[in-house]
Amino acid sequence: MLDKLAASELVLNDDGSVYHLNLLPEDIAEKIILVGDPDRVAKVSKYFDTVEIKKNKREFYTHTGTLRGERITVMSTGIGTENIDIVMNELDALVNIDLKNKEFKTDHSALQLFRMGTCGSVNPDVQVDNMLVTQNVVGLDGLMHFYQDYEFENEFSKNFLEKFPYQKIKPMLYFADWSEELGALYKDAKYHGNTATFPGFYAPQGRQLRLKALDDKFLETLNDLGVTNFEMETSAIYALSKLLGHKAITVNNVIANRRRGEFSSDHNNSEKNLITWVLDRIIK
Ligand code: R1P
Ligand code: URA
Repeated sequence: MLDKLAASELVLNDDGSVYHLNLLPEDIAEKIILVGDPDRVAKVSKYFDTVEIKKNKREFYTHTGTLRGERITVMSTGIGTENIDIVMNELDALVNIDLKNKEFKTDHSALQLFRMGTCGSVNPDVQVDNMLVTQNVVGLDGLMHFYQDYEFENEFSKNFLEKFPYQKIKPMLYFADWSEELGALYKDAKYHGNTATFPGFYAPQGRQLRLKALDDKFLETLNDLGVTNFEMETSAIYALSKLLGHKAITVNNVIANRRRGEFSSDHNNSEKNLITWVLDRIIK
């Protein structure tokens, strides 16, 4: 390996900012809220006391300011783990790589990452418009198989792998869990559960419009394997945090109960509740 990262590997913009996020090291706080929807960024930062940085490129919108005297960032990731691959590597580069010299820093900095998203439930008993914290996650998107040295195993993963019946998909699976330290901040959430992260919204999540999904019983099977809910980012956030040495936690607003065919009629209100609930817990 070269001593310095080549221009093609760590790509920077003309002002020295990281390529996709369009950010400089001083633009982010140690505590970062990650949301999927770019419109959710301003809905979060309106609760900050000050907002000094507003930058964007593509679907990545960032606001950084202060809340109760502490620096805080909120950033949109867009949809999917392929975007999370970019977000996690570029955020890590901002704190752990000397961008000017393109060299790794010797002292490691750990970020605290708080995903605040939306999800669907495969557990029929989970009520929509409530908060669900992800303890374990199974990724069905395959991202982590492109990285060396990523392995994770616990009771949830062992049971899931043993009983997962879809042999075509099985080689893609990977697992991770939350940061226990950040999990302690969210003890009073209505639900805690195990999340499945999918590489799509329709057939991968068992939705059938004009095309058939793999199996009519897909959601029921996932629930029997211990999955509570699903969405499209947490597997990569949790697994890349483990590999890069950051701390991460996800809480999602449940907007669909797929087993009951219900969709939220009040998600603007439950989104607002989630935002204030998270901010009250991550900055006292
Ligand atoms: C799909 O509608 C999107 O919503 C969920 C999924 O993970 C996916 O990104 O999360 P966000 O509301 O945070 O985007
Ligand atoms: N996000 C998802 O990915 N799926 C849902 O059903 C709801 C939100």
